[in-house]
Amino acid sequence: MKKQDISENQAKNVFLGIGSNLGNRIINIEKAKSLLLENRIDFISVSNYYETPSWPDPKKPKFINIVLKVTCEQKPQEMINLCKLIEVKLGRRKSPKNSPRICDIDIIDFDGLVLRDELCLPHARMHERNFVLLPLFEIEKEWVHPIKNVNIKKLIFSLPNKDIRSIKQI
Ligand code: PH2
Ligand code: MG
Ligand code: MG
Repeated sequence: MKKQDISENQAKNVFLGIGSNLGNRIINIEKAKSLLLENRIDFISVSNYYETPSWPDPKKPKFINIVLKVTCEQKPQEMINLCKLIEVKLGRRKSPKNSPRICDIDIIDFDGLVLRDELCLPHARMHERNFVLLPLFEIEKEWVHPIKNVNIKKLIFSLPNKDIRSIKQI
């Protein structure tokens, strides 16, 4: 685990996940990327697009997801506020849990920081989501889960086979 001091004005390595399953999914993701760039978020790597069935209900529209490695000077709370603001700017409205959304931006890992508050870091379910693990592996082959201390390859090998088969890079 990393030292828990997140000082301001010091660039941090952060992994973000963006997903969309409503409207033009690729354009939605590209708009979210532009708004991040406009807000002093600098990209280090961006994964390809990955298409997966909607979790937990595969009858809902399929998602496209990406993962980005970025640096930012924001604190975690400022970063999540920015993500929420961008989601709203792109037209996301309050709706029941897991209903289709134009854009969802999640912090997957904030510089190895562990938080168990309302903002949970690393993302609480990221280790069991094909749509996070596969794009993350593409851009950060040696990533290690800050709590489980398990590397990304091992997490991918722990996924059910159906989750490996159902993800498609596009
Ligand atoms: N996000 C969710 C719920 N389900 N399924 C897929 N395939 N991709 C997502 O990004 C996703 C989901 C809640 O944020
Ligand atoms: Mg999400
Ligand atoms: Mg979210």
